[in-house]
Amino acid sequence: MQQSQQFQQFQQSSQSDQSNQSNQSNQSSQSSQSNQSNQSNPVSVLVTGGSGLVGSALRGVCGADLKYRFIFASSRECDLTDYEATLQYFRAVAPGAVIHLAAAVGGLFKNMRCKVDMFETNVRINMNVLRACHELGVDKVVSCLSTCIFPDDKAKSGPIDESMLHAGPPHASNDAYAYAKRMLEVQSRCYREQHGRNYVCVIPTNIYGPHDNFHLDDAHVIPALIHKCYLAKQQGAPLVVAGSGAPLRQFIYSRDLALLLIWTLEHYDSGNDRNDSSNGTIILSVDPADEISIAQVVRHIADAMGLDNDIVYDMSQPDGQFKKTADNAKFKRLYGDKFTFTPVRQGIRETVRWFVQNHDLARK
Ligand code: NAP
Ligand code: GFB
Repeated sequence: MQQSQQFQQFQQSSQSDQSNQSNQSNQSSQSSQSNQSNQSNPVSVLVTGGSGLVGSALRGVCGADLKYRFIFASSRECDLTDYEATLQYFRAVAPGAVIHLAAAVGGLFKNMRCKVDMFETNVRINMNVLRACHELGVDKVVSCLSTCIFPDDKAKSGPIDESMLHAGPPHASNDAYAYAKRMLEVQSRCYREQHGRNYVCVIPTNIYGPHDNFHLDDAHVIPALIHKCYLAKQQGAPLVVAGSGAPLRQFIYSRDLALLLIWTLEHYDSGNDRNDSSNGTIILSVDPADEISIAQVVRHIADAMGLDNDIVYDMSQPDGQFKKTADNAKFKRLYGDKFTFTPVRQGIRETVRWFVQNHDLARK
Protein backbone atom coordinates (compact mmCIF):
# COMPACT_ATOMS: atom_id res chain seq x y z
CA MET A 1 0.00 0.00 0.00
CA GLN A 2 1.44 3.42 -0.95
CA GLN A 3 2.74 5.46 2.00
CA SER A 4 0.30 8.35 1.31
CA GLN A 5 -2.75 5.99 1.40
CA GLN A 6 -1.26 4.49 4.53
CA PHE A 7 -0.92 8.05 5.96
CA GLN A 8 -4.61 8.83 5.25
CA GLN A 9 -5.65 5.60 7.00
CA PHE A 10 -3.25 6.32 9.87
CA GLN A 11 -4.65 9.89 10.20
CA GLN A 12 -8.22 8.59 10.37
CA SER A 13 -7.21 6.16 13.15
CA SER A 14 -5.16 8.76 15.10
CA GLN A 15 -7.95 11.37 14.83
CA SER A 16 -10.33 8.74 16.18
CA ASP A 17 -7.66 8.08 18.85
CA GLN A 18 -7.83 11.77 19.79
CA SER A 19 -11.61 11.59 20.15
CA ASN A 20 -11.34 8.13 21.79
CA GLN A 21 -8.97 9.47 24.38
CA SER A 22 -11.87 11.52 25.63
CA ASN A 23 -13.74 8.41 26.63
CA GLN A 24 -10.87 6.28 27.70
CA SER A 25 -12.57 3.57 29.66
CA ASN A 26 -14.28 1.35 27.14
CA GLN A 27 -12.23 1.87 24.06
CA SER A 28 -8.66 1.89 25.26
CA SER A 29 -8.00 -1.53 23.79
CA GLN A 30 -9.14 -0.34 20.33
CA SER A 31 -6.86 2.72 20.30
CA SER A 32 -3.90 0.77 21.61
CA GLN A 33 -4.45 -1.87 18.90
CA SER A 34 -4.34 0.79 16.12
CA ASN A 35 -1.39 2.44 17.90
CA GLN A 36 0.50 -0.86 17.87
CA SER A 37 -0.16 -1.36 14.15
CA ASN A 38 0.90 2.25 13.44
CA GLN A 39 4.09 1.75 15.47
CA SER A 40 4.92 -1.47 13.66
CA ASN A 41 4.35 0.26 10.35
CA PRO A 42 5.35 3.88 10.91
CA VAL A 43 4.50 6.50 8.32
CA SER A 44 7.58 8.07 6.79
CA VAL A 45 7.57 11.84 7.08
CA LEU A 46 10.08 13.82 5.03
CA VAL A 47 11.21 17.06 6.69
CA THR A 48 12.71 19.54 4.23
CA GLY A 49 14.94 22.11 5.94
CA GLY A 50 15.75 19.38 8.45
CA SER A 51 19.16 20.83 9.41
CA GLY A 52 17.93 24.31 10.33
CA LEU A 53 16.59 25.89 13.53
CA VAL A 54 13.10 24.35 13.32
CA GLY A 55 14.25 21.11 11.64
CA SER A 56 16.77 20.50 14.45
CA ALA A 57 14.10 21.16 17.09
CA LEU A 58 11.82 18.65 15.35
CA ARG A 59 14.66 16.14 15.38
CA GLY A 60 14.88 16.78 19.14
CA VAL A 61 11.22 16.05 19.88
CA CYS A 62 10.22 13.45 17.28
CA GLY A 63 12.07 10.56 18.90
CA ALA A 64 9.18 9.66 21.19
CA ASP A 65 6.63 9.34 18.40
CA LEU A 66 6.95 5.77 17.07
CA LYS A 67 4.05 6.28 14.67
CA TYR A 68 6.33 8.17 12.32
CA ARG A 69 9.68 7.59 10.74
CA PHE A 70 11.15 11.06 10.16
CA ILE A 71 13.66 11.70 7.37
CA PHE A 72 15.52 14.99 7.76
CA ALA A 73 16.85 16.54 4.55
CA SER A 74 19.24 19.47 4.11
CA SER A 75 20.51 21.05 0.87
CA ARG A 76 23.30 18.46 0.97
CA GLU A 77 20.79 15.69 0.36
CA CYS A 78 18.97 17.64 -2.36
CA ASP A 79 19.03 21.17 -3.80
CA LEU A 80 15.29 21.91 -3.88
CA THR A 81 15.73 24.75 -6.38
CA ASP A 82 16.37 22.02 -8.98
CA TYR A 83 13.09 20.30 -9.95
CA GLU A 84 14.53 17.11 -11.44
CA ALA A 85 16.79 16.61 -8.40
CA THR A 86 13.81 17.25 -6.10
CA LEU A 87 11.58 14.74 -7.92
CA GLN A 88 14.33 12.12 -7.91
CA TYR A 89 15.06 12.60 -4.21
CA PHE A 90 11.36 12.53 -3.21
CA ARG A 91 10.84 9.42 -5.37
CA ALA A 92 13.72 7.71 -3.54
CA VAL A 93 12.39 8.66 -0.08
CA ALA A 94 8.71 7.99 -1.04
CA PRO A 95 7.28 9.85 1.95
CA GLY A 96 3.72 9.38 3.25
CA ALA A 97 3.67 13.00 4.34
CA VAL A 98 5.95 16.06 4.19
CA ILE A 99 6.77 18.85 6.64
CA HIS A 100 8.14 21.55 4.34
CA LEU A 101 10.51 23.89 6.23
CA ALA A 102 13.27 24.51 3.67
CA ALA A 103 13.70 28.15 2.69
CA ALA A 104 16.11 31.05 2.25
CA VAL A 105 15.67 32.65 5.67
CA GLY A 106 17.12 35.68 7.40
CA GLY A 107 16.55 38.62 9.71
CA LEU A 108 15.61 42.20 8.88
CA PHE A 109 18.98 43.17 7.38
CA LYS A 110 19.37 40.09 5.12
CA ASN A 111 15.81 40.61 3.86
CA MET A 112 16.54 44.22 3.00
CA ARG A 113 19.88 43.37 1.36
CA CYS A 114 19.06 40.17 -0.62
CA LYS A 115 15.57 40.70 -2.07
CA VAL A 116 16.17 38.83 -5.37
CA ASP A 117 17.55 35.73 -3.59
CA MET A 118 14.80 35.81 -0.96
CA PHE A 119 12.16 35.94 -3.69
CA GLU A 120 13.57 33.65 -6.36
CA THR A 121 15.06 30.94 -4.14
CA ASN A 122 11.87 30.62 -2.08
CA VAL A 123 9.55 30.63 -5.10
CA ARG A 124 11.64 27.93 -6.77
CA ILE A 125 11.91 25.73 -3.65
CA ASN A 126 8.16 25.93 -2.95
CA MET A 127 7.10 25.34 -6.57
CA ASN A 128 9.31 22.23 -6.78
CA VAL A 129 8.37 20.72 -3.43
CA LEU A 130 4.58 20.89 -3.83
CA ARG A 131 4.76 19.82 -7.49
CA ALA A 132 6.94 16.78 -6.63
CA CYS A 133 4.61 15.87 -3.74
CA HIS A 134 1.57 15.95 -6.01
CA GLU A 135 3.39 14.07 -8.77
CA LEU A 136 4.22 11.27 -6.28
CA GLY A 137 0.81 11.19 -4.63
CA VAL A 138 1.81 12.65 -1.26
CA ASP A 139 -1.51 13.68 0.25
CA LYS A 140 -0.47 15.69 3.33
CA VAL A 141 2.01 18.56 3.27
CA VAL A 142 2.50 21.04 6.13
CA SER A 143 4.32 24.15 4.84
CA CYS A 144 5.69 27.06 6.84
CA LEU A 145 4.85 30.74 6.26
CA SER A 146 5.62 33.63 8.68
CA THR A 147 3.66 36.45 10.37
CA CYS A 148 5.92 39.01 8.67
CA ILE A 149 4.02 38.29 5.43
CA PHE A 150 0.76 39.86 6.64
CA PRO A 151 -0.30 43.32 5.40
CA ASP A 152 1.68 45.99 7.27
CA ASP A 153 -1.29 48.32 7.77
CA LYS A 154 -3.29 45.48 9.36
CA ALA A 155 -0.29 44.65 11.52
CA LYS A 156 -0.10 48.27 12.68
CA SER A 157 -3.76 48.50 13.63
CA GLY A 158 -4.14 45.42 15.74
CA PRO A 159 -3.95 41.66 16.04
CA ILE A 160 -3.74 39.97 12.65
CA ASP A 161 -5.63 36.75 11.91
CA GLU A 162 -5.46 34.19 9.13
CA SER A 163 -8.22 35.87 7.06
CA MET A 164 -6.10 38.98 6.48
CA LEU A 165 -3.19 37.27 4.68
CA HIS A 166 -3.67 38.86 1.24
CA ALA A 167 -5.47 42.03 2.32
CA GLY A 168 -2.73 44.54 1.42
CA PRO A 169 1.03 44.91 0.89
CA PRO A 170 3.51 43.52 3.45
CA HIS A 171 6.17 45.67 5.14
CA ALA A 172 8.70 46.96 2.57
CA SER A 173 11.68 45.57 4.53
CA ASN A 174 10.69 41.95 3.75
CA ASP A 175 8.26 42.18 0.81
CA ALA A 176 10.32 39.85 -1.43
CA TYR A 177 10.27 37.01 1.12
CA ALA A 178 6.66 37.85 2.04
CA TYR A 179 5.28 37.61 -1.50
CA ALA A 180 7.18 34.36 -2.13
CA LYS A 181 5.61 32.91 1.05
CA ARG A 182 2.14 34.26 0.11
CA MET A 183 2.44 32.36 -3.18
CA LEU A 184 3.13 29.17 -1.19
CA GLU A 185 -0.25 29.68 0.49
CA VAL A 186 -1.86 30.24 -2.94
CA GLN A 187 -0.14 27.16 -4.43
CA SER A 188 -1.26 24.98 -1.49
CA ARG A 189 -4.84 26.21 -1.93
CA CYS A 190 -4.73 25.49 -5.66
CA TYR A 191 -3.69 21.86 -5.01
CA ARG A 192 -6.54 21.57 -2.50
CA GLU A 193 -9.13 22.99 -4.89
CA GLN A 194 -7.98 21.32 -8.13
CA HIS A 195 -6.68 17.98 -6.80
CA GLY A 196 -8.18 17.67 -3.30
CA ARG A 197 -4.70 17.54 -1.77
CA ASN A 198 -4.44 18.15 1.99
CA TYR A 199 -1.72 20.83 1.63
CA VAL A 200 -1.91 23.20 4.61
CA CYS A 201 0.22 26.07 5.94
CA VAL A 202 1.25 27.05 9.46
CA ILE A 203 2.11 30.70 10.21
CA PRO A 204 4.59 31.04 13.11
CA THR A 205 5.77 34.31 14.62
CA ASN A 206 9.53 34.96 15.14
CA ILE A 207 11.18 31.67 16.13
CA TYR A 208 14.34 31.23 18.21
CA GLY A 209 16.29 28.46 19.94
CA PRO A 210 19.39 26.21 19.74
CA HIS A 211 20.85 25.42 16.25
CA ASP A 212 19.75 28.86 14.94
CA ASN A 213 21.82 30.94 12.51
CA PHE A 214 23.93 33.29 14.71
CA HIS A 215 25.45 35.25 11.78
CA LEU A 216 26.08 38.85 12.94
CA ASP A 217 24.41 40.47 9.88
CA ASP A 218 22.04 37.83 8.45
CA ALA A 219 20.54 36.43 11.66
CA HIS A 220 17.27 37.29 13.38
CA VAL A 221 17.39 39.58 16.42
CA ILE A 222 17.73 36.98 19.23
CA PRO A 223 20.59 34.91 17.71
CA ALA A 224 22.32 38.05 16.36
CA LEU A 225 22.26 39.76 19.76
CA ILE A 226 23.32 36.59 21.61
CA HIS A 227 26.39 36.46 19.34
CA LYS A 228 27.04 40.23 19.74
CA CYS A 229 26.60 39.95 23.51
CA TYR A 230 29.06 37.03 23.64
CA LEU A 231 31.65 39.13 21.76
CA ALA A 232 30.95 42.26 23.87
CA LYS A 233 31.56 40.25 27.04
CA GLN A 234 34.71 38.69 25.62
CA GLN A 235 36.07 42.10 24.49
CA GLY A 236 34.77 44.12 27.45
CA ALA A 237 33.00 46.33 24.91
CA PRO A 238 29.48 47.84 24.88
CA LEU A 239 26.66 45.76 23.34
CA VAL A 240 25.40 47.66 20.29
CA VAL A 241 21.75 47.07 19.49
CA ALA A 242 20.33 48.11 16.10
CA GLY A 243 17.51 50.66 16.15
CA SER A 244 15.52 52.06 19.06
CA GLY A 245 14.64 48.85 20.90
CA ALA A 246 10.96 49.91 20.83
CA PRO A 247 9.53 47.48 18.23
CA LEU A 248 7.34 44.69 19.59
CA ARG A 249 7.48 40.99 18.75
CA GLN A 250 5.94 37.64 19.77
CA PHE A 251 8.62 34.93 19.98
CA ILE A 252 7.95 31.16 19.85
CA TYR A 253 10.60 28.73 21.15
CA SER A 254 11.69 26.27 18.44
CA ARG A 255 10.90 23.21 20.57
CA ASP A 256 7.32 24.43 21.13
CA LEU A 257 6.86 24.97 17.41
CA ALA A 258 8.27 21.50 16.69
CA LEU A 259 5.65 19.92 18.97
CA LEU A 260 2.91 21.96 17.26
CA LEU A 261 4.13 20.91 13.82
CA ILE A 262 3.59 17.26 14.81
CA TRP A 263 0.12 18.19 16.11
CA THR A 264 -0.61 19.95 12.79
CA LEU A 265 0.58 16.92 10.83
CA GLU A 266 -1.71 14.65 12.78
CA HIS A 267 -4.75 16.79 13.56
CA TYR A 268 -5.00 19.91 11.38
CA ASP A 269 -6.53 19.46 7.94
CA SER A 270 -7.98 21.83 5.39
CA GLY A 271 -11.25 20.11 6.29
CA ASN A 272 -11.19 21.42 9.85
CA ASP A 273 -12.09 24.96 8.81
CA ARG A 274 -13.68 24.45 5.40
CA ASN A 275 -16.23 27.21 6.04
CA ASP A 276 -13.90 30.03 6.96
CA SER A 277 -12.01 32.15 4.45
CA SER A 278 -8.65 31.23 6.01
CA ASN A 279 -9.18 27.57 5.27
CA GLY A 280 -5.93 25.66 5.29
CA THR A 281 -3.83 28.19 7.23
CA ILE A 282 -3.27 28.45 10.97
CA ILE A 283 -1.22 30.91 13.06
CA LEU A 284 1.00 29.15 15.63
CA SER A 285 1.95 31.73 18.23
CA VAL A 286 2.09 32.70 21.89
CA ASP A 287 -0.73 35.00 23.03
CA PRO A 288 -0.78 38.67 21.94
CA ALA A 289 -0.34 39.55 25.62
CA ASP A 290 3.10 37.87 25.56
CA GLU A 291 4.43 40.33 22.96
CA ILE A 292 7.63 42.01 24.20
CA SER A 293 9.87 44.87 23.07
CA ILE A 294 13.33 44.41 21.57
CA ALA A 295 14.69 46.27 24.63
CA GLN A 296 13.18 43.55 26.88
CA VAL A 297 14.82 40.91 24.67
CA VAL A 298 18.14 42.68 25.11
CA ARG A 299 17.62 42.66 28.87
CA HIS A 300 16.94 38.87 28.90
CA ILE A 301 20.04 38.18 26.76
CA ALA A 302 22.35 40.40 28.84
CA ASP A 303 21.09 38.78 32.07
CA ALA A 304 21.52 35.25 30.70
CA MET A 305 25.04 36.06 29.42
CA GLY A 306 25.97 37.86 32.65
CA LEU A 307 26.85 41.03 30.73
CA ASP A 308 27.15 44.22 32.78
CA ASN A 309 28.83 46.35 30.09
CA ASP A 310 27.05 49.32 28.55
CA ILE A 311 24.19 48.70 26.13
CA VAL A 312 24.02 51.20 23.26
CA TYR A 313 21.08 51.67 20.85
CA ASP A 314 22.27 52.63 17.34
CA MET A 315 19.39 54.75 16.11
CA SER A 316 21.03 55.04 12.66
CA GLN A 317 19.98 51.46 12.01
CA PRO A 318 16.36 50.60 11.01
CA ASP A 319 13.66 49.26 13.33
CA GLY A 320 11.85 47.51 10.48
CA GLN A 321 8.20 46.70 11.13
CA PHE A 322 7.07 48.26 14.44
CA LYS A 323 4.78 45.39 15.38
CA LYS A 324 2.97 42.38 13.83
CA THR A 325 0.75 41.20 16.69
CA ALA A 326 -0.65 37.77 15.79
CA ASP A 327 -4.03 36.48 17.00
CA ASN A 328 -3.81 32.77 17.93
CA ALA A 329 -7.55 32.30 18.58
CA LYS A 330 -7.97 29.74 15.76
CA PHE A 331 -5.14 27.59 17.14
CA LYS A 332 -6.61 27.72 20.64
CA ARG A 333 -10.06 26.85 19.28
CA LEU A 334 -8.74 23.78 17.46
CA TYR A 335 -6.05 22.68 19.91
CA GLY A 336 -7.79 23.84 23.14
CA ASP A 337 -5.85 26.24 25.36
CA LYS A 338 -3.88 23.58 27.13
CA PHE A 339 -0.58 24.09 25.31
CA THR A 340 2.03 25.61 27.62
CA PHE A 341 4.48 27.81 25.71
CA THR A 342 8.06 28.18 27.03
CA PRO A 343 8.43 31.64 28.63
CA VAL A 344 10.79 33.79 26.51
CA ARG A 345 13.17 34.46 29.44
CA GLN A 346 13.64 30.68 29.91
CA GLY A 347 13.94 30.04 26.16
CA ILE A 348 16.57 32.75 25.81
CA ARG A 349 18.50 31.38 28.81
CA GLU A 350 18.57 27.88 27.23
CA THR A 351 19.61 29.33 23.84
CA VAL A 352 22.42 31.40 25.39
CA ARG A 353 23.65 28.29 27.24
CA TRP A 354 23.53 26.29 23.96
CA PHE A 355 25.45 29.00 22.06
CA VAL A 356 28.16 29.29 24.73
CA GLN A 357 28.55 25.49 24.87
CA ASN A 358 28.49 25.08 21.06
CA HIS A 359 30.16 28.32 20.03
CA ASP A 360 32.62 26.63 17.67
CA LEU A 361 29.95 24.51 15.94
CA ALA A 362 27.20 27.13 15.74
CA ARG A 363 26.27 28.62 12.33
CA LYS A 364 27.68 32.16 12.34
P1 NAP B 1 17.09 27.90 8.78
O1 NAP B 1 17.57 27.63 10.15
O2 NAP B 1 17.72 29.00 8.00
O3 NAP B 1 17.17 26.53 7.94
C1 NAP B 1 16.85 26.54 6.58
C2 NAP B 1 16.83 25.11 6.10
O4 NAP B 1 16.48 25.10 4.71
C3 NAP B 1 18.17 24.38 6.25
O5 NAP B 1 17.94 23.06 6.59
C4 NAP B 1 18.73 24.48 4.82
O6 NAP B 1 19.63 23.44 4.51
C5 NAP B 1 17.45 24.34 4.00
N1 NAP B 1 17.61 24.88 2.66
C6 NAP B 1 17.90 26.16 2.31
N2 NAP B 1 18.03 26.27 0.95
C7 NAP B 1 17.82 25.01 0.46
C8 NAP B 1 17.86 24.44 -0.85
N3 NAP B 1 18.11 25.19 -1.94
N4 NAP B 1 17.61 23.11 -0.99
C9 NAP B 1 17.37 22.35 0.09
N5 NAP B 1 17.32 22.81 1.37
C10 NAP B 1 17.56 24.12 1.54
O7 NAP B 1 15.53 28.20 8.79
P2 NAP B 1 14.47 28.08 10.02
O8 NAP B 1 14.60 29.30 10.85
O9 NAP B 1 14.58 26.73 10.63
O10 NAP B 1 13.09 28.20 9.20
C11 NAP B 1 12.28 27.06 8.95
C12 NAP B 1 11.01 27.54 8.27
O11 NAP B 1 10.32 28.45 9.16
C13 NAP B 1 11.25 28.35 6.98
O12 NAP B 1 10.28 28.01 6.02
C14 NAP B 1 11.10 29.80 7.42
O13 NAP B 1 10.68 30.61 6.34
C15 NAP B 1 10.03 29.68 8.48
N6 NAP B 1 10.03 30.74 9.52
C16 NAP B 1 11.17 31.03 10.22
C17 NAP B 1 11.10 32.02 11.21
C18 NAP B 1 12.31 32.36 12.08
O14 NAP B 1 12.19 33.29 12.91
N7 NAP B 1 13.43 31.65 11.95
C19 NAP B 1 9.90 32.68 11.49
C20 NAP B 1 8.77 32.33 10.75
C21 NAP B 1 8.84 31.34 9.77
P3 NAP B 1 21.23 23.66 4.72
O15 NAP B 1 21.46 23.47 6.19
O16 NAP B 1 21.83 22.57 3.92
O17 NAP B 1 21.54 25.04 4.25
O1 GFB C 1 14.45 39.43 14.04
P1 GFB C 1 14.56 40.59 13.07
O2 GFB C 1 15.76 40.61 12.23
O3 GFB C 1 13.30 40.50 12.14
O4 GFB C 1 14.52 42.03 13.85
P2 GFB C 1 11.87 41.16 11.99
C1 GFB C 1 13.68 42.32 14.81
C2 GFB C 1 13.96 43.69 15.39
O5 GFB C 1 15.18 43.62 16.15
C3 GFB C 1 14.11 44.91 14.47
C4 GFB C 1 15.96 44.80 15.95
O6 GFB C 1 13.40 45.99 15.04
C5 GFB C 1 15.62 45.23 14.53
O7 GFB C 1 15.88 46.62 14.36
N1 GFB C 1 17.38 44.49 16.14
C6 GFB C 1 18.18 45.06 17.06
C7 GFB C 1 18.11 43.59 15.45
N2 GFB C 1 19.44 44.58 16.97
C8 GFB C 1 19.43 43.66 15.97
C9 GFB C 1 20.43 42.82 15.39
O8 GFB C 1 21.61 42.83 15.76
N3 GFB C 1 20.06 42.02 14.37
C10 GFB C 1 18.73 41.96 13.92
N4 GFB C 1 18.42 41.12 12.93
N5 GFB C 1 17.75 42.74 14.44
C11 GFB C 1 11.83 39.36 10.09
C12 GFB C 1 11.60 39.28 8.62
O9 GFB C 1 11.47 40.65 10.52
O10 GFB C 1 10.99 38.43 10.78
C13 GFB C 1 11.90 37.87 8.15
O11 GFB C 1 12.45 40.21 7.96
C14 GFB C 1 11.26 36.80 8.99
O12 GFB C 1 11.48 37.74 6.83
C15 GFB C 1 11.36 37.11 10.47
O13 GFB C 1 9.97 36.65 8.71
C16 GFB C 1 10.54 36.18 11.30
O14 GFB C 1 11.00 40.58 13.02
O15 GFB C 1 11.94 42.64 11.93
